[in-house]
Amino acid sequence: MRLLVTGGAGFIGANFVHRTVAERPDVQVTVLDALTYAGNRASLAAALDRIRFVHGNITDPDLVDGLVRDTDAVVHFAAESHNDNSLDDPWPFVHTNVVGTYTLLDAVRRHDVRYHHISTDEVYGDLELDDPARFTEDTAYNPSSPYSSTKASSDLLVRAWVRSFGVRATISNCSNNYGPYQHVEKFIPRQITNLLDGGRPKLYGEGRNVRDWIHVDDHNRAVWDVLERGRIGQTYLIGADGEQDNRSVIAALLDIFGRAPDEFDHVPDRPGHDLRYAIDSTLLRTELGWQPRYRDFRAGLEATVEWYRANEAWWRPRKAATEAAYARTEQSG
Ligand code: NAD
Ligand code: TDX
Repeated sequence: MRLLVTGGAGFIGANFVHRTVAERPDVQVTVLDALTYAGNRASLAAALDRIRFVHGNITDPDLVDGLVRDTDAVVHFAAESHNDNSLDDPWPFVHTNVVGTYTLLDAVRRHDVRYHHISTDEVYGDLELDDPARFTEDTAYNPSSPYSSTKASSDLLVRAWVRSFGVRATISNCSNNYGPYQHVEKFIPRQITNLLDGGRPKLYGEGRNVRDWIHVDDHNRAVWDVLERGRIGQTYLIGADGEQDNRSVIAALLDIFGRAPDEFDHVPDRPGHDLRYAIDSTLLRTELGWQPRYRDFRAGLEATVEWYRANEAWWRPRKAATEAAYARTEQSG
């Protein structure tokens, strides 16, 4: 099987490539990645002799057409992925997430290639803290941020291309991932690397916001399940019952580092900050038999801390610029 993986030099895509190369020697992987600030060739170093790496943009129709013509399936991870950046400058989000997805759909339609679309629970908006509800495949779309609205737009394009043009596509919407190779701009790696540097975690607002954490390997096993056995046209929600508020995550990290519980800073809240995300993944579990393997969030967090401790050479080059950008936002905000 020939598989085109977009965004394979990013966090989830790189973990997906490593799993695939290790567990499925019959799959020939081609990665298409623009190596934006979020992409890192070093994330694929251990796999580069087993895959083909193409440095290019998903919005380039000729490049995409040639790659899609020569593949059996596409898994589309590439995106602008950080909410805070989308508040600063939404255009790259519209271009990559909407136009880029359109460009891929146009090519898979032309060549009748199987397509799996990676998306997020943020397309459903947010839930109240005291609401027992969780998102299901039937929840109405209600995105809040430029990032989530462009992801929602891309999902809707996929649905329309299935219905109107018979494209063989599936969609998965996953909750917040954690694990190795996540950019230091994101919540958990930012706090881990602050602590490794002897600094303090930074909490937006009061930190009562809840995220539904899942280990990246559990997400990627579900992606393979959907790619191989999912129903065409179906959306699957991926989540591992991992709800935690941000304060609790920071408390756990401070504890892992042996630091006092109050050794963190409150910084200005994110405008429009979604309160709570929560996934009901019953369909994925009952129809495809998927189960999470990382059920102990604290143990997964400890393993992630150890990965960042052991891989300083991977994250160090991006740390200072990321913190400088946050400092500018915190001053102006
Ligand atoms: P990331 O920002 O770490 O990686 C994105 C990758 O896409 C980078 O390698 C980047 O170079 C590449 N890219 C960006 N624009 C491109 C373009 N125009 N052409 C080609 N490549 C381009 O993102 P991530 O956290 O790994 O997220 C991957 C996917 O999973 C995204 O679609 C995101 O919406 C989705 N998702 C993420 C999470 C999460 O918690 N991180 C949760 C649910 C869904
Ligand atoms: O320094 C911080 N302090 C803080 O309190 C940062 C960077 C974040 N936060 C909060 C904001 C959120 O409530 O932590 C929570 C998680 O923040 P992010 O890591 O930025 O993730 P989130 O905005 O929830 O979006 C993530 O999950 C869904 C991914 O970035 C998206 O790509 C994915 O779709």
